[in-house]
Amino acid sequence: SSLRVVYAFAREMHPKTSDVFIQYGTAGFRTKANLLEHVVYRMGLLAVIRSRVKNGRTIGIMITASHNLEPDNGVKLVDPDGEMLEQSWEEIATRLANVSDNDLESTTEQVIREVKADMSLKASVFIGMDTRYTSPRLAAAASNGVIALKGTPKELGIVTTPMLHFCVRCRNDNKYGTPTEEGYYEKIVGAFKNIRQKLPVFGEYNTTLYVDGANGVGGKKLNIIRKSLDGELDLNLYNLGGNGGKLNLNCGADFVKVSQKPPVGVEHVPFQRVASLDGDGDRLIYYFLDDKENMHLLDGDRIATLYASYITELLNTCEARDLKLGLVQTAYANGASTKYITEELKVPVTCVKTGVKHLHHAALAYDIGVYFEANGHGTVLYSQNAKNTIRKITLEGEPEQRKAAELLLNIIDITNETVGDAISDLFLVETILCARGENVRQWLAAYTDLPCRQLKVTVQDRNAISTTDAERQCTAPEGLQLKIDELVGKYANGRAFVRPSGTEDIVRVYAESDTQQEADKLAVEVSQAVF
Ligand code: 16G
Ligand code: ZN
Repeated sequence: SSLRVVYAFAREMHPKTSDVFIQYGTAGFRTKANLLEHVVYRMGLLAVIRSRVKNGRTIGIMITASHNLEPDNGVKLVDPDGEMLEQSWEEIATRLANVSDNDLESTTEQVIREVKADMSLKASVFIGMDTRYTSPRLAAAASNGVIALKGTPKELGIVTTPMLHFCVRCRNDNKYGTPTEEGYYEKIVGAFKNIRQKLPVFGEYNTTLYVDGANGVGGKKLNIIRKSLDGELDLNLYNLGGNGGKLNLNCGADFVKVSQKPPVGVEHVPFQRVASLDGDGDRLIYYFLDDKENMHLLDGDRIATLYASYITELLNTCEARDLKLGLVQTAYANGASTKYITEELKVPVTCVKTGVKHLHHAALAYDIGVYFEANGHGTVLYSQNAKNTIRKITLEGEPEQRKAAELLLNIIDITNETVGDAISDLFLVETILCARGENVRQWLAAYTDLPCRQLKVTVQDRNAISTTDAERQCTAPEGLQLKIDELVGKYANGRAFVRPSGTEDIVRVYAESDTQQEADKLAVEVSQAVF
């Protein structure tokens, strides 16, 4: 049959060259780029099957390893509404990625039967990639996989991960926007420019923003956007990939957050606001240096509280008080942020396991759900009920209410609801700071972070550690949690947890306490207990 030819082709063009088991984890498959070609080809096959199970709706494939260094790469699938691949399919993806070339044919057919895909339907797949030099070859392998099962691939070229999610969503729901890079700019940047006409610059807000592009795709896209901003925002872009700058190396959101150090390649100007993106443009962290060169971090928790407080303010002004706003965090959220949100903002908080899909899912439980990981990945989800209510107020409300509701509509349009998006988040943060006339010090003053420390521990078997209660408690190995409780008990405002990483073969340790010294010490003690 013609499928036979297809599998023979695969064996020759994209052979499986490694026997290392690979798993579809929190962010898809991620490993050394040279181990991925057959995996990506097979994800092309799977995307076609998935598209057919979804009645021919478009599926996305993103080639990226996010904040990892250049030699790595990765692949993940995007479902029709722009969300992450349904969890039950992760196992199927893993199975397909690991079978031998000889068994590929029978396994694919088994999957087709299992998920009841109607292979006579059309199938459409959007493929995006980041700036890694290995990405074009992998994107081509994905395309070949799609073509092999008679699907239609469309390569979007180099785009941020959130742009791919956006395009997939738009392709399946044309009310959301136009499924192209231009359509993305039109909607998100358009809404930002729109709102800036309603919110003149005042107070301590300054339109100059420095950006660390992590030498990745996000900075490149901001460079395109920059030219269309008419003074609403003056972007000074650094780490755009030129001058030998290496992707994510000593720069980017992950480096800044984890090392608590400023990135290389960015000019130091005291009290200048700097936004740091990660390599594929789905994370955002702010920071500034003071006049003593001390660094102050404004992380995902900080962005989440900024959003939650401003949106609440607007909801109050337009008297849409029956819309329930909530915030979703993980165990990594700074304890001070959680306290501020619940006690001062009076906004309910849900804590979930690490991984965007868990946060996204929990946020759907609110009319308006703000979710953020401390590492800078997050967005806001608005239910249809919330959108309808707000739209109604723009038509029927009192003048003040209408004004607030119109701002909210613009804010919804700036937001990429499919996934955390550094570019969209950057424009939202800038909107809110501008609306409040705040500089970066005033933003920081909302609450004081508890000093914290993250460490990695290499162990023999990271899966020997199991956790519960959104990863805040350990259930195995026996006795470990007791030991952690004992250590934490010695520290003022102490908190600590350990969890096996979903992306590296290590265990992560997190600790916070009253002083940096104490947080560091607690982290070390807990690491020793794990080891
Ligand atoms: C992945 C996740 C991110 C999470 C991180 C944790 C997605 C798209 N990304 O990058 O949300 O914070 O993994 O990594 O889900 P870890 O398990 O190694 O700590
Ligand atoms: Zn990323």
